[in-house]
Amino acid sequence: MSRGDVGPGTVDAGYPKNISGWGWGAFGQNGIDAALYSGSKCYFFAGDQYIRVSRGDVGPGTVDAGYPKNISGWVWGAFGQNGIDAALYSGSKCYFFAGDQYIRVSRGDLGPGTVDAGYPKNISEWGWGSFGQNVPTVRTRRNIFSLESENPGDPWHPVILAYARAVAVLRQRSVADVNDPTGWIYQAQVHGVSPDPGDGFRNKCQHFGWFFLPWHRMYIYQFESIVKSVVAGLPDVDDVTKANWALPYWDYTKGEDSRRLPVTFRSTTLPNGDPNPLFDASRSVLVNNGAAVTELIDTDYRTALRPLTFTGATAFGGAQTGENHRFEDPNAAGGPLEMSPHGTVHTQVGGNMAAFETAALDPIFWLHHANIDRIWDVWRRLGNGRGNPTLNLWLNAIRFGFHDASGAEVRMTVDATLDSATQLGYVYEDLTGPVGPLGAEQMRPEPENPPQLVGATEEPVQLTGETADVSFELTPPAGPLEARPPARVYLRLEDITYDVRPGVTYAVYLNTPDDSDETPDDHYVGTASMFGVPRRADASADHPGMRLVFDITDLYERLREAGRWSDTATVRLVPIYLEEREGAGPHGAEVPGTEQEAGTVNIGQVGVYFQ
Ligand SMILES: [Cu+2]
Repeated sequence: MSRGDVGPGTVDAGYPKNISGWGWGAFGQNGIDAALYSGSKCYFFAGDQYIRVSRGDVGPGTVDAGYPKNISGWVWGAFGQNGIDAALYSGSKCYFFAGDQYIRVSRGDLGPGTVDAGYPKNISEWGWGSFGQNVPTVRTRRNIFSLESENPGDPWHPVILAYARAVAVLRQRSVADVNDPTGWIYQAQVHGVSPDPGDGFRNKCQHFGWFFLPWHRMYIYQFESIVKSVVAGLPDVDDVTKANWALPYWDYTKGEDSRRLPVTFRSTTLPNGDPNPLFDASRSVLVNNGAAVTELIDTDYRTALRPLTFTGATAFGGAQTGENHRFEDPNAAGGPLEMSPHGTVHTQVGGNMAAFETAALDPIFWLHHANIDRIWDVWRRLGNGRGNPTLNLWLNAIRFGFHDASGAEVRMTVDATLDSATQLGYVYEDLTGPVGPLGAEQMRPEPENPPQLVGATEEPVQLTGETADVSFELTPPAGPLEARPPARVYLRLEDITYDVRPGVTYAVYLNTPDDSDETPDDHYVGTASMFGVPRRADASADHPGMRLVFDITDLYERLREAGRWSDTATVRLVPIYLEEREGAGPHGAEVPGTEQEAGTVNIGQVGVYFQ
């Protein structure tokens, strides 16, 4: 563009061009949000990242070393955490705009400068009339525990109470017409229902692969929009709550108390004595009385955040699959987050939550999945190359069907959901990662050669709620792995089915010391959560038993260095029972629920793979 001082100027010949021609790598490929001239440097903003460029007057310039960086590194507080909309150079000051707010910054030539006192302010204060006011509202999904503790002594924050009222309305819709797509039962059937009605909308939950995260993001987004519209019509809800209502999330990654079901979901009654629509008597009686979900999910959460890639064997988001396909690739499996904490919370809450077909009948389901959705954003913000797939097969190939708040059919692609603030209108109250070390990141790329079995059990293993030890011989691999140590080592549990649905998860350990009942932390592999395991009688070639794949490279290398890796592998599976919490019911008396069943689980094979 050649500038005119006050007019539109002239578009230079050969433009528009693609931003990708600037050689910025992945940054800015889907467009930039804002650009800023700042003396010898220019800044470009895209999503929650930015780059600094040493200016060329007419060319692309050079991206400075160490960029892209996260906008959050500028320490602007909450402002701009999900990206900015515009930036303006104005002499000694710069202005940044995000949503309906802006900040004024005293410039530093290279660094972030200093936010002037009194900012952020609202754009509406500039006296521009209605101009610039019409930014889409972004709602904040809040932590259920910060809502419950906002008014000391009264956990029933208006947002929670409004949710309870809306759940009752949605259940009523299903009573009036079980096929109302905006009713409670239909919404749960979107996740799972048996037999499959084959209507393109129900029994659609995407599990054990790379559509798990985006499909559930779409699903809870449409559900949230239905609840929002119900809340907007409730006579006893205040206007502030109506304007701001967003689905809360259950963040169970913040210590023991966070692993207890929120008290407003354990109470059998509302403050006025009516039955509480958020209570579900099918849950584990221990969970309904305040028992904490196993602390192993703290470790599993860290493990889940460690992969740097989204797609691949044991990558963050799971293996590449087609729609509704599960294990068509012999090495495919769900990602570690899907297995645990996700699956562990499903199984341990129990009752409806423990099965695909009933999980979304429990009102806590939606808060659980809002948290899983949030953890996806937490993972991306950990940086170090973490990012979403760019394959069209993931982004655009499938248009998933849902119903919106009016009951109209809508189709959504993954690509239309990746920036929740600008595309879906919500952000999360908190996106900080885990406190303390994450553990070793998987820095080595996955080798080209497929994983190779080096040892496995010969007989199926049955689990009935007691600790089981299985051992098998390992034989040195042939082929490319003869010449080099494995870049990746996996423990795989294959063809898992149940005869009696298990209410317990199993902690998996490798090569625990001989003659010891102990299960040292440094031999812990992960959790076999059992959510989504099919009944043995229903398993078929199309829907085989579940496969669990654990990346044990780190553990393998530690054991080998300590001289404790031998030609025999011993795998210990320890059932995890909830621990009773006495007198912890919301009313000091026992709240109803169901007993935790050990169940009967069959594992076709336990094996170790090198790659
Ligand atoms: Cu789930």
